[in-house]
Amino acid sequence: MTGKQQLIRSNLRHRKRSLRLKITAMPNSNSPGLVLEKQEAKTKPPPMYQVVLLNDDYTPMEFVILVLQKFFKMGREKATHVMLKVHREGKGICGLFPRDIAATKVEQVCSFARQHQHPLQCVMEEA
Ligand code: TYC
Repeated sequence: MTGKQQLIRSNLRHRKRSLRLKITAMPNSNSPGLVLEKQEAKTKPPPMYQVVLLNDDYTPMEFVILVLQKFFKMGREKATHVMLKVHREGKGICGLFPRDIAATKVEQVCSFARQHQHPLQCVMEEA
């Protein structure tokens, strides 16, 4: 399943849960009883997280491009563009995900970088 499909699924799940019934007693009514009302739950959609890549002086540019292609499904051109943005500005966004997926991406990128002895850092930030 792609990241986009997972996001749509999690939004659907959220929407299903957001309809609830409000039960109100009618103390002033002649006919005592309860009123059932459909009500939108006052819940916020779950927060989304940006996965952010940080610059350093040692990780090769080609390795960063590979990371963006492998873990964020970018084409070479987009990956090069994002890598150069991180290189010039200090950080750059790789994607926007629900919390668990963002945390998994961060773990995968950091572990892949460590396996190859590069100091590349990746973090998540609430959007
Ligand atoms: N600054 C690195 C270099 O000059 C390249 C680099 C880009 C490193 C992006 C990390 O997230 C990064 N080799």
